[in-house]
Amino acid sequence: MKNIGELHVITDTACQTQLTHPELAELAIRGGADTIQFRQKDGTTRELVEMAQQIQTICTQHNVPLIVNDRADIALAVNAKGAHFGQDDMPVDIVRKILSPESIIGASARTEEKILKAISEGADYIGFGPIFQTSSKTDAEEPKGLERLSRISEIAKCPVIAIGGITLQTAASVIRAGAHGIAVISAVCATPDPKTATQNLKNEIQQAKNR
Ligand code: TZP
Ligand code: MG
Repeated sequence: MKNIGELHVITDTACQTQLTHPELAELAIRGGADTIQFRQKDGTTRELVEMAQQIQTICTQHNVPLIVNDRADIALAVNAKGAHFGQDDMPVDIVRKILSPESIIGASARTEEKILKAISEGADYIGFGPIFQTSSKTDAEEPKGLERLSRISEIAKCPVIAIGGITLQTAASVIRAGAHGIAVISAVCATPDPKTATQNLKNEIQQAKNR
């Protein structure tokens, strides 16, 4: 099984405008993020490639994997470690034809059936959420809660990364519910000190895993 990070920081310039994607990536990595995800819903392909390239440079310097949301072509173009897809995005088995076998492919889906299908098609990890209420995703579903997270973590047979409304106060409960790790936007990007926010989340995860 591939090495999947436990603290995925998704850089975001919608919840704050002070810091760019590469600046956020740098601060998060310095705080201990072990995966960076580039998720940018607006912009031309050219703009997205440029941004992804800049983040990839930071990630390469620190040897931290970059996952590109939604776009296998951009992941390939900038030599990112992987890419992440929702259930309306490119199917995982088709992504596998585009990205190398070593690439990390993450998938999220709304139903158990579709989650299991994504795994059988070769997803390396599952993103599951929103666990709690979130305002970072415009079309987010109702919160799924810790019980459903536990169930998915049991049946998934691959690492489950919990997402959605996770804060310093709830990170440990999510790990105890069975998640391999967490992915956050606002708990890092929308704080005055993203590096310290990341460090604190990292500590919570490690304590919850008893390390
Ligand atoms: N997918 C499900 S919830 C979510 C995404 C991208 C948003 C996560 O952002 P936050 O601020 O950590 O709730
Ligand atoms: Mg998507």
